[in-house]
Amino acid sequence: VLKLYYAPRTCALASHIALEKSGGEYVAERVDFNSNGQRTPEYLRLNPKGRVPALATGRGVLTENPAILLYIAQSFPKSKLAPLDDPFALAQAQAFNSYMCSTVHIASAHRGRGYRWADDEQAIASMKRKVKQNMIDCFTLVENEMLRGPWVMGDAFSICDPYLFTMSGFLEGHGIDVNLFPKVAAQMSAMQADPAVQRVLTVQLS
Ligand SMILES: N[C@@H](CCC(=O)N[C@@H](CS)C(=O)NCC(=O)O)C(=O)O
Repeated sequence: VLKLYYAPRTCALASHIALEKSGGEYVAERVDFNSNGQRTPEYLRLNPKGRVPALATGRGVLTENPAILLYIAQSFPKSKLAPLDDPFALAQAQAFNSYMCSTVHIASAHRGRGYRWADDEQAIASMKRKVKQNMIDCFTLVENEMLRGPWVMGDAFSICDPYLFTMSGFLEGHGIDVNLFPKVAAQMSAMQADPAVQRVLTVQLS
């Protein structure tokens, strides 16, 4: 059975929600970030990156949300979490998730994890000051060019939606009101109203 390693208030929420929506069997295992559980020898054996999410499967461990999300969609095709038989639409979904992973999430991480990119305190502080504007720029692009509405890919819910929801959840921490982006805000409300999303949040935040 699939086992998802997660920590609350992290990007692992995206994969967790997708698993819950897939209807597939899985267990969720919390990694305690307060005690640096992601850095223990046991966890590093499982995921040498020392990050969440990680998904343990019968064939080994997968990391990186875009990979895990598509794996879930392909493993549980009945849940129709991705346009699997339309190469162009699937590539568009992957482009969206790649943007979340490589640009939006990284822009966000510069607030709390600047030490990854610089040792100099002033450089870290300077990067931090730029995060809010970078996130606003990213979400302006999502709002105007990427999110079709009501869901990311249009009428069909897909693996892009939990990922966007997870990234929009980071906005408040950056002092950004999601209502600056009406389509993003509507997608967020729709996600919050979904019982599967509520189940995952209850588990994660308990
Ligand atoms: N690109 C990775 C990012 C994974 C990642 O950076 N996860 C963060 C939480 S949002 C983490 O585990 N951080 C722990 C740390 O930096 O020690 C993905 O999308 O799965």
